[in-house]
Amino acid sequence: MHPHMSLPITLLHLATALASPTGDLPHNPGAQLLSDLTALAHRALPNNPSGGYAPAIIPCPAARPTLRRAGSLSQNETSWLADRRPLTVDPMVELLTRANITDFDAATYIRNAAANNLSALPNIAIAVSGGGYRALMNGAGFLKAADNRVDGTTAAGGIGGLLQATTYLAGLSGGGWLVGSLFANNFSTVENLQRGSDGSSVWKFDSSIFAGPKDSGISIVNTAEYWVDVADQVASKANAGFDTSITDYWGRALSYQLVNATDGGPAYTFSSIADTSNFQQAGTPFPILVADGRAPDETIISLNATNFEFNPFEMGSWDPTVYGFAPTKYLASNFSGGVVPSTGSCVEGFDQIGYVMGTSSSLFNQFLLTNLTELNVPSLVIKAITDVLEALGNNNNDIAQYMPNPFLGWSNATNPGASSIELSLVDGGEDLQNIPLNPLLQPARAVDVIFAVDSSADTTVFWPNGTALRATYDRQFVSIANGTAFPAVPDAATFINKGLNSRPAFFGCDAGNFSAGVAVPPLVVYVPNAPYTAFSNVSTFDPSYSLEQRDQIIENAYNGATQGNGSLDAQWPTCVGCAVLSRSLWRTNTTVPQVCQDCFTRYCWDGSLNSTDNGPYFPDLKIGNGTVGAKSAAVAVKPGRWGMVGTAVATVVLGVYLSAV
Ligand SMILES: *[C@@H]1O[C@H](CO)[C@@H](O)[C@H](O)[C@H]1NC(C)=O
Ligand SMILES: *[C@@H]1O[C@H](CO)[C@@H](O)[C@H](O)[C@H]1NC(C)=O
Ligand SMILES: *[C@@H]1O[C@H](CO)[C@@H](O)[C@H](O)[C@H]1NC(C)=O
Ligand SMILES: *[C@@H]1O[C@H](CO)[C@@H](O)[C@H](O)[C@H]1NC(C)=O
Ligand SMILES: *[C@@H]1O[C@H](CO)[C@@H](O)[C@H](O)[C@H]1NC(C)=O
Ligand SMILES: *[C@@H]1O[C@H](CO)[C@@H](O)[C@H](O)[C@H]1NC(C)=O
Ligand SMILES: *[C@@H]1O[C@H](CO)[C@@H](O)[C@H](O)[C@H]1NC(C)=O
Ligand SMILES: *[C@@H]1O[C@H](CO)[C@@H](O)[C@H](O)[C@H]1NC(C)=O
Ligand SMILES: *[C@@H]1O[C@H](CO)[C@@H](O)[C@H](O)[C@H]1NC(C)=O
Ligand SMILES: *[C@@H]1O[C@H](CO)[C@@H](O)[C@H](O)[C@H]1NC(C)=O
Ligand SMILES: *[C@@H]1O[C@H](CO)[C@@H](O)[C@H](O)[C@H]1NC(C)=O
Ligand SMILES: CC(=O)N[C@H]1CO[C@H](CO)[C@@H](O)[C@@H]1O
Repeated sequence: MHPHMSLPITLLHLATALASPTGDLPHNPGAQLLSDLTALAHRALPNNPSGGYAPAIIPCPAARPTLRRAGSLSQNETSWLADRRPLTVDPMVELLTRANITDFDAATYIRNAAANNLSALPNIAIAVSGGGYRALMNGAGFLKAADNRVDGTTAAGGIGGLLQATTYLAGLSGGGWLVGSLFANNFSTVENLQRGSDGSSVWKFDSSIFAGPKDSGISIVNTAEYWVDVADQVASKANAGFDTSITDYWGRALSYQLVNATDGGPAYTFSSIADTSNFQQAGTPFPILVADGRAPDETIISLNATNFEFNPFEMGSWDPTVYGFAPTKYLASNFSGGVVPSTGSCVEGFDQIGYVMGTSSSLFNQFLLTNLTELNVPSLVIKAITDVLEALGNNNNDIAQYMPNPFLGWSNATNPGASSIELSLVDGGEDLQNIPLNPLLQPARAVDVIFAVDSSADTTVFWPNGTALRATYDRQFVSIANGTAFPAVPDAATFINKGLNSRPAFFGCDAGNFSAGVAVPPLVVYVPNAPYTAFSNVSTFDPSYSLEQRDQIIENAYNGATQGNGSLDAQWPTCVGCAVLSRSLWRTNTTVPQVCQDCFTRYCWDGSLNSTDNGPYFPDLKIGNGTVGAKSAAVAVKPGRWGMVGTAVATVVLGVYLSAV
């Protein structure tokens, strides 16, 4: 821990509290917990026993928390799925009926599958890529279109109900902000978060994360106090004896925008999602966030990096390196060799929801300092952050520290961090797998179709070109893949020349194409960020957006998800239905309906290439005129990324990644 981080700022706090309309002491744990619990009975819960941001040391439960090997799903996930899968049946029947699949009785097919043999029931996942706010907003437009709670989504051309029919919802980095924010806010609709509410800074992206919210109802008044609050919360974690990294500051700052609770909900944990009523009733998909492991003394993140996932029950990895899971709720307990010793205490509250979102997006950490020095932020705060940076070394300013390492002495022979007391996690996209596919490719999860929403900035003006898919494709040939397979995808130029990055494209359509001996991977419905009604290719590192611009980007993605409510292809909802059914039809040896064959002819990549480099890619809007961003001039030249990143980051791979996120 860093003793210099106990900042003498309690007095400032008191002043803030006294100036607040309610006179609440924001950091009086008991009072805060009580008022939050009353106000927020059903959202992700402020259930950290400390009542604040600091993890709490508690007596272990009678059944001492243990790690488990990754050979199968957890008991908790298995029993949750037994509730969830049947609940997807009605929305799926409605979706597929509206999809108008000629000569196919979707309702009977799905209901029979559900009644007779659940393994025939399509198992749907959605994956939302990284790419900062661009990825959050673009992912949001897709989820909004897929959500039957939003008006208009079940009208002609709509795909509403897809979200309700979905089993897994994975997010990475900026996509993780979206998934985390929905679940931190009681699985709110995107529409509701766009609407916002008085006194709440949630989704008010017009206030930069660096400057802080304009108003947060209770205690936040200006940038200085905002950062003092953040620093105080982080200091409380350090004072409780836990290591802190810049991710703590970053995650706290993110929370003010993403968690609708006073001070961004310091006591909200990721594992508390499992305690919320709608998750317990399996009324939501299963949320998963992804991060990469950085081996001790390693600065380059390659495809060999261990992929970690966070879900409400567990955190860990399916990769053969670590091959194990720890209970999310008890992270930072001392699991030496897989069990908390009988003499040891347990820790709760380390899995703070903003910290988990910050871990998945830790790449952004490093922008804190450059920005804060420009703002009127108290020097004590700057010093605290500088001290953390110095303590970790410049090559590590993008890490989130998990200490003690839950996987200490675990999988000794293969785990690169088995003898390290600290586990360093970094942004889930640093291995170029910028779409959180890894958890969804695990044979144990038996996913049939992944809607992969890609907001990566691959081309010179920040459109995707399939890089993220290629990374996951390539990874299957590295030993770390451990039996996960992925459909073939072409080179970047082919993506561009064939329009595979400017309209939805299906990969892996023919289940018979995969070699015997590997589990057949899901069909991938690639939904790239493309200009429909707005130029949504805003820079990954743009920290603020007018609410109008935010809404136009969300609307643009909604139009991508629905192909302009069917105006670009009246059969698009049919094709979505066919993609959902595809693997199931194959498993049950059911004839593929003719309309589905037509869809597959249209949307499946046919394996052909056009690798000609045709120079810079400047797509036109597909619908309307649009006012957001610009086709070329304004964003044609990439801003000097190195300038932004500063001299601290010196690895080539990170440089490549910066152009991809
Ligand atoms: C359903 O699809 C058929 C063609 O396959 C078309 O003739 C019919 O109009 C469609 N029905 C609706 C409600 O869209
Ligand atoms: C269920 O369906 C799967 C294929 O979809 C098949 O392998 C399995 O044998 C079926 N189980 C039963 C009990 O019919
Ligand atoms: C934010 O929380 C407040 C208080 O619980 C609630 O009244 C409001 O509706 C929430 N706003 C959003 C956008 O969810
Ligand atoms: C998971 O299930 C076990 C019993 O198998 C239970 O003790 C534990 O509390 C559950 N964990 C969570 C986070 O619900
Ligand atoms: C703040 O950080 C952003 C990246 O998030 C960068 O574009 C901008 O230049 C920084 N501003 C200052 C003043 O350093
Ligand atoms: C793993 O290594 C630790 C020392 O780092 C040792 O205490 C432990 O017994 C080893 N576990 C196994 C299963 O070999
Ligand atoms: C594709 O994206 C990668 C970065 O992700 C970039 O290096 C490459 O130049 C791009 N290629 C094309 C043809 O856009
Ligand atoms: C990644 O793994 C492959 C084989 O598994 C190995 O050849 C390569 O050296 C590894 N790369 C790194 C950076 O560890
Ligand atoms: C390859 O793509 C370019 C750009 O779209 C196009 O002009 C060219 O005709 C294509 N070549 C072939 C052989 O299809
Ligand atoms: C699949 O169905 C066809 C007829 O539709 C039949 O000839 C074939 O034997 C079936 N295959 C299996 C594996 O059941
Ligand atoms: C596009 O702009 C032109 C003139 O700038 C206008 O006449 C037209 O109505 C606009 N179209 C749409 C779909 O907004
Ligand atoms: C399918 C496969 O290769 N599974 C392996 C994944 O890694 C673990 C741990 O190394 C092995 O036990 C599995 O056999």
